[in-house]
Amino acid sequence: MTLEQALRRMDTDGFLVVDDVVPSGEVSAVRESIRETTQRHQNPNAPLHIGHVSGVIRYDRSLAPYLANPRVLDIVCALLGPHVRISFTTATINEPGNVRSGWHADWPFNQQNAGHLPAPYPDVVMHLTTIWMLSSFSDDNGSTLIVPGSHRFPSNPTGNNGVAPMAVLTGEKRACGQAGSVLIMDSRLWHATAPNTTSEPRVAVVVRYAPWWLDLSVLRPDSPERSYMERVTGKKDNQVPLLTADGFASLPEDVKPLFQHWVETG
Ligand SMILES: O=C(O)CCC(=O)C(=O)O
Repeated sequence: MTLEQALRRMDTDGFLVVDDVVPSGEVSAVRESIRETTQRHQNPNAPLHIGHVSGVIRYDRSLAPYLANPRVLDIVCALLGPHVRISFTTATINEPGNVRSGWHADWPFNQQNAGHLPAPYPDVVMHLTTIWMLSSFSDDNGSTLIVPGSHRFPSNPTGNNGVAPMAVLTGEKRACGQAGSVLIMDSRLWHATAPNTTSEPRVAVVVRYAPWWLDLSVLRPDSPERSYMERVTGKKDNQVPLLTADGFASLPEDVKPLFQHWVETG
């Protein structure tokens, strides 16, 4: 797919899958590393049968060598402009037996977060969600549910927009791909977790890319903006741990610019 074709797909559908970003000979090592790290750092508040580690790059840098892959980053930069930053790295494992989640759009469009753009939000690409498939995503193992074209809607079901979050929607689809592929979606796209009815975990890392001008401070542990916004809205927000200075120093040179804003100091 050319860059022009990819941008057309993002404009009309709001998502696409880029194949073979993590080479087939390397993906199983990354998958096993992320599984082990998730066992060690599991979020105790995650839904049942969901492995979840926010800011997994702090604990595990096995995916780092691939995060600046030009086949992904050229699309990201064409949509968000130069000087993009990574806002989230979240290990996300659908273990067998997990259940379907509600339809949502991602931060900052999820109306349940302390930091959100109130709906109706403008029709502008402001944040991208990428799901790095470390297992193959199939129809029965919890491949992401998506609603093509919903990125152009001015709201989403997290904001009482008249669509029940658990509704089965005409036009909903599954985003499938081989292990090593990357699903790129506009963060406004309506999506949901799907049940894994197989006996093997579906392993992924959700990496989000932000333009340099998008304020991420509400996500920062202990930031004044975070405590203020949570207090005045009465809502919670995602918390993304910082990289340690040593962890940052160990990143590949082409990946460092994506994380230099999110490193512990002192
Ligand atoms: O893991 C998935 O397939 C979807 C994850 C998701 O909905 C999210 O991280 O916002």
